[in-house]
Amino acid sequence: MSKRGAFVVIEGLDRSGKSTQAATLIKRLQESNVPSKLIKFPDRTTPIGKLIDSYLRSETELDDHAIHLLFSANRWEVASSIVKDLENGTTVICDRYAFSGIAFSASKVDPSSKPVDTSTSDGSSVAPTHSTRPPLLPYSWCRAPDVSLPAPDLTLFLDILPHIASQRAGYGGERYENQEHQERVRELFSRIAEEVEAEGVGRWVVLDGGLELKEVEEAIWREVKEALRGGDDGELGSV
Ligand code: DGP
Ligand code: NA
Ligand code: NA
Repeated sequence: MSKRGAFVVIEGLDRSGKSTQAATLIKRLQESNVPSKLIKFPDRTTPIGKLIDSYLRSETELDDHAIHLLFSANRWEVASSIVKDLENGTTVICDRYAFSGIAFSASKVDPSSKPVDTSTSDGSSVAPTHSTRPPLLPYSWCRAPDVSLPAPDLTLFLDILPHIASQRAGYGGERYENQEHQERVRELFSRIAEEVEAEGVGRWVVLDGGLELKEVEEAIWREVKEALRGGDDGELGSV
């Protein structure tokens, strides 16, 4: 049996450089004659993806539970083709995955909720912010629908500070693209990283997304080359 392909996920906050780096990576793999394919979630082209797209552009409103399940369904509708590609020896590069699903949904708060204590020592009160409100959806509930999806061999987390990301071009056009929400998303990603390491759901590597494009590109290339040399002999795990 020939070696299966490697499953590599790129994750990060909005405007962390994922899509740019994923495109560069696939080009380098193809130049190196590594059979490979680039996919991205949400895949906005499917019927479910069109609902997600409309939601992200704030053209439609959907219950927070319902949209979370749609994001997960959007991954499930592609899951079997990911497994098939990997088994056929194709390396799959994936721009966002289930980890975004957990981080972006579990970071939501109910804007009308009573904030956790915001009073100051002199008895005055500070305006409630995203970070002082309780979560809208429990973490375990957010995680559940993605359990059993194929697990990446390697997840590259492009770490960027939310205030740096917010200065990048194209920021702020879609739902979730505000600094307070992204701060919470970043905290959740570090919780996910710990769990991935503890549970052995592939390797999780944090890369500095604030570096120059070329430096990030080289860091990614080093990690992917290593993943291609090793892990893909092993059995595919699950989230
Ligand atoms: P992108 O197309 O990569 O810009 O991602 C669209 C946005 O959707 C981005 O803010 C991250 C968010 N997102 C991605 N996957 C999920 C998910 O499963 N659940 C939720 N709530 N948000 C997600
Ligand atoms: Na985005
Ligand atoms: Na992107």
